[in-house]
Amino acid sequence: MSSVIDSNLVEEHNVSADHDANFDALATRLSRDGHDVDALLNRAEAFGVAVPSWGVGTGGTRFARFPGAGEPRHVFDKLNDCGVIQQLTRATPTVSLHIPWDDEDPTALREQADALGLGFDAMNSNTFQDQPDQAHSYKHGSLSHVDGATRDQAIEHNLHCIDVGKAIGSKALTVWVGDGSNFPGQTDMGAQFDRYLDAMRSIYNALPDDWQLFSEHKIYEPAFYSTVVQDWGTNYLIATELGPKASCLVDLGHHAPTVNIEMIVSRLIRFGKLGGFHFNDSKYGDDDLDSGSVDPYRLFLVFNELIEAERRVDTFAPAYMLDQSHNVTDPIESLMSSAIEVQRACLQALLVDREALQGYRDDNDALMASETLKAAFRTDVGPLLAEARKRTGGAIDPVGTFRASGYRDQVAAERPAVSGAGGGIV
Ligand SMILES: [Mn+2]
Repeated sequence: MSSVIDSNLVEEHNVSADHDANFDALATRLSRDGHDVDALLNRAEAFGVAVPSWGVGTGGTRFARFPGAGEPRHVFDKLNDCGVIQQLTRATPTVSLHIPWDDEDPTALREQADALGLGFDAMNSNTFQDQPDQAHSYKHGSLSHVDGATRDQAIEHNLHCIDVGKAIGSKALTVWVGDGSNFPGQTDMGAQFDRYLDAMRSIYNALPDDWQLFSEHKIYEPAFYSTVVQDWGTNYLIATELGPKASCLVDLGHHAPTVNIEMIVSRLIRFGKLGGFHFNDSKYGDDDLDSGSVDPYRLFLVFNELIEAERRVDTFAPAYMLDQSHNVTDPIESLMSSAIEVQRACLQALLVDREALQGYRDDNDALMASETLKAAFRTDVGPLLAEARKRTGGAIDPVGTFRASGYRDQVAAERPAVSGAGGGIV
């Protein structure tokens, strides 16, 4: 396995008396509170969230895209950038590809990923934009289009994604469609959903036995009046109609601002249909901001549900992926920061005193129940995460080490600025 950043540089930056003192103090405190520090370290070291290949480029907004220096030119550059993120954080062992943006020779993809110590997470299909050579336009929909030939084309594309995924070791397909309508009366919403379900059944039937199919709901956009897969209820219906290999993917930004996402997570867990996440943060809509940048407590509350669930069900293992769009930051830095924020929420949720919490619930002591969660959330587990990175060859300070490495300047010299690289808000 080759390191992208000089490992000597990482080691030099990991020599920190401050870190050692901070970790010792935290470990002492956690032990005193009855926590198993080694178990928490093991958990931090084993934590993984997938990086979306499109995240390492500048995404832009629906208004404009301002290219950044040294943006990846193609999927192989993207894999190198993902290699940097994994090398420094040790929290992102897999990459999630997007077809057709990353449609390259599977053998070459796998070889480069192997060399970087990376695996592949869920495949993502794209029937929300037209490709130059395609016969039928998705302007008026894809899997739910009124025209059968257009639906067939969208189905074929998803089957191709499965084929590429099989060749590179992926085990899941994520389907998000922009299908819907922009005017009342434009579409028969019932018949449109029927067409969508029929198309999804064709995709589901082509899944290998050991694959999962994730459907991703989104409240609106690009369809602004109605969306075929609008909410978690619709998503649950889809996953239930399709069968046991189908489950729901929750993108945190795909809900109205006031929606209680952790309750949705709880519901889907309860009925065995939580497939996984696209982690990001938002203030207004599908903002695709960095995970934990606006509301880290909500991220913690989501993980509080996940940790409760894994205590009940041994095999509980939803898929974790980031899904962000970077406009004003270096994408590598943002993805490293987000991966650590998601990992942080997981570790904080592990600190919740669940026995005490249950007691307060049984006593209807709302204040102390809330305080029990807050006590875990307020615990700064940063030194523990840094120690886990240090022990596994990562960086105590990933952003600082990345900046010191000169990687961005180096790739900026090799990669000319691109204006149309695949990216977007999905
Ligand atoms: Mn998403």
